[in-house]
Amino acid sequence: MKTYNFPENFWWGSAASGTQTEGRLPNDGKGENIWDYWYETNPELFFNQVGPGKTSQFLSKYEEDIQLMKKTGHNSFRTGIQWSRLFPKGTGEVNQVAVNFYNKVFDELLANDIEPFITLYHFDMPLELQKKGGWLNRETVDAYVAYAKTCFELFGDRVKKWFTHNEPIVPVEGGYLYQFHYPAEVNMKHAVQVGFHENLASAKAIAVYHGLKLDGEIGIVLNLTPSYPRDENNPEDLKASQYADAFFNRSFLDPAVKGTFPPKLIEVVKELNMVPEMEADDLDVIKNNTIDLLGINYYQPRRVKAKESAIDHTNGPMPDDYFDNYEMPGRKMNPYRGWEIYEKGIYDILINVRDNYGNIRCYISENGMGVENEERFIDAKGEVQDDYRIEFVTDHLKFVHQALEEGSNVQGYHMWTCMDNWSWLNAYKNRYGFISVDLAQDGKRTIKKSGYWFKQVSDNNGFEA
Ligand code: BGP
Repeated sequence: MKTYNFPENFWWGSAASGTQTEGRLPNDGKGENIWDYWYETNPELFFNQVGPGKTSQFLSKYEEDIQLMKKTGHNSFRTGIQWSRLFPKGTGEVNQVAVNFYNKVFDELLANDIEPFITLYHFDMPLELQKKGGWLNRETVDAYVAYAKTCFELFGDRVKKWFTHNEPIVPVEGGYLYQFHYPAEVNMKHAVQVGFHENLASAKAIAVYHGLKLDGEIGIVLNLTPSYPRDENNPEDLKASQYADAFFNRSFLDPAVKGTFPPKLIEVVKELNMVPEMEADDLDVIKNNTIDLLGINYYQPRRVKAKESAIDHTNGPMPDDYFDNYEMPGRKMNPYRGWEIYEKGIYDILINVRDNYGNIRCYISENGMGVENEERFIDAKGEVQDDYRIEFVTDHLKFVHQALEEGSNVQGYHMWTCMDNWSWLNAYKNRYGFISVDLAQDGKRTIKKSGYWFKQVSDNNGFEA
C-alpha cells in the first residue's frame, strides 16, 4: 500500500458538454446545430437512433445535478456554452432564455463551491453557419470571436476558467477526413483549412479575453494521443510516429502553447500544395496570443509503424499516407469503445509538456472509460458496481502523481463524465459517468460506486492503493 497525496487545491471534478447534456425544452429558443440537423436527416447513423434532444436533461435538472456533483466530490466542473443556444443563428441577437439558464447554472455551481470551467466550442457548429461552410469559411472565425466576446462579457465576472475549444482536431478528423462528424467529407485540403481557422479563432478569442482584463485564465482543451512507434530503434517507424504526432497533436498543441506550427506539418502542407488561405497578420495573431492553461484529454495512445500498406488514392491525400496504425500484441483494450488502455500515456504526455512546452500550467480535463450495458452491474440497491472504472481512474491517477513528483505543473483531474451522457454517433451506447442516467425512467440519476469512491479521493485529496 502506498499513499498518493495531491497538492492542496487540486481540481477534482468532471467534464461534459452542452450538446451532450442539456437537451431541449419548449420555447428554449435554441437554434439548430449540426448535431440536431444530422440526427433529423440521418437518424440511422446514431446508435439505437437516439438523438441529442433526449440527453440527460441538464436544462431542467441542473439543480439536482449540481447536488449530485457535490455528493461525488466535485470542486470544479467543466461544461460548455452551446453556441446555438446563445446565438440561435450563430450571430445576431442573443437568446435571453439561454443567458438566464447559463446565469443560473454558474450561480448554482458557485453557491455550491464548484468552480465552473467553461468551453466555448465543443463540436457544436450552429447550423446557419455550417450552411455557409462552418469552419471552412473565414466568416465563422469572426462570428466565433463575437460569440466568445459576448460570453466573456456576460459571464466573465463569475467564470474564471475559459477554454476556446474542446479537442479541435476532432472536427477536422470527423468532419473532413474520417466522416464521423457532419459534414462527413473526405477532403484533406478542407481539413487543413478548418484546422487553421480553428487555431486562428482560438488565438483571436484569447486576444479579446486578455484585452478585457478580466481576472481569469483562458486555455484550450486538447486530446493528446502520444504516438508510439512500433520500434523506437527503427528510423522509419520513428518517422511515421513523428508525422502522426504532427498531424494529430502538434497541429494544435504547438500553436496553442508556442504560437507556431510544427515543421513537419508545414512541410506536408507545402508539399501537397495545401497551404491554407490566410490574411497577412494571421500568423502574428497566432504567435502573439497563446494560452494560459492547457486542458489535456487522454483516453488512448496511438501506435504507428512505417507505411507498409498501399496508399489509397481514392479520396486524395490523407494523413494515413504517412504511417500505418500498429496493433501492439498483448495490448489492453476497452472492448466497448475499441480503445487501448495504456495508463502510462498520461505520464508521458505530462512529461512532454514539462520538457517541451515550458511546463505550462495544465490539468487532465478528460479521462474515462465508456462501458456498454452497465445495467449488468446494478446491485440490489440500484447502484452500478463499476469497480473497473475505479481501477481505471486509480491506475491513471498513479501516473499523474508520478508526473507531479517529477515536477509536472498538473493542477487537477477531471473525469469524463459526471452523468452518463449522449456521445455523438454512439449516443447512449457506452456509459462514462460517475452517475447513471436511466432513460426509461425520465433520466433518473443514481450515483455509481465510482462516484462515492471519487468523493473520498477528493475529500482526502488522494488515496491509498
Ligand atoms: C471526447 C469528447 C467528449 C466525449 C468523449 C468520449 O473525445 O470530448 O465529447 O464524447 O470523448 O468519447 P465518445 O463519446 O466518442 O465515446
